[in-house]
Amino acid sequence: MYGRMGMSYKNLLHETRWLQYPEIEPTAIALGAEPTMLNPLTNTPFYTIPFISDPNHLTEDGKPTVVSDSIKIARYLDEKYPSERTLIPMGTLALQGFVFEYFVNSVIWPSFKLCTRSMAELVPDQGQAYVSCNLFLTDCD
Ligand SMILES: N[C@@H](CCC(=O)N[C@@H](CS)C(=O)NCC(=O)O)C(=O)O
Repeated sequence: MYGRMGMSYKNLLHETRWLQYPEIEPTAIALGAEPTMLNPLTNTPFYTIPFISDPNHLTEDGKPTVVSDSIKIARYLDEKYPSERTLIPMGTLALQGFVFEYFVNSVIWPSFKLCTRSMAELVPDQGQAYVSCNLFLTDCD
């Protein structure tokens, strides 16, 4: 949520790479992005978009800093690119974190299967098997 929107709001030059579902985990691992949660269906590490790779700030081993998870991305952008355009105004982090987590846990996950029922038909071929198996735990080979 805070990836592209945050960078656009802060007028930061950036490039977007669109990924198909099956590309998320390998791309995240290759870049060094942390998993953001455990998959509630399988209890295994779950890699999600958005994640950002920032070539303006290198790690100790000379690689771009990689940040995953919307709230962490917002905090990172505010810290590294301070401006009047703040993504998380001072003193609101706990509230924003709570509202976001509450919304995700109480609305998004419970309604997930309902909302994404037709998703398998909408994504390109390679994503259909992924969506069926990983989101609905059906048709897994
Ligand atoms: N806590 C993460 C959640 C992001 C998230 O759930 N992203 C979904 C797409 S909207 C995702 O990457 N899902 C990967 C998958 O289902 O394999 C954040 O706020 O950035």
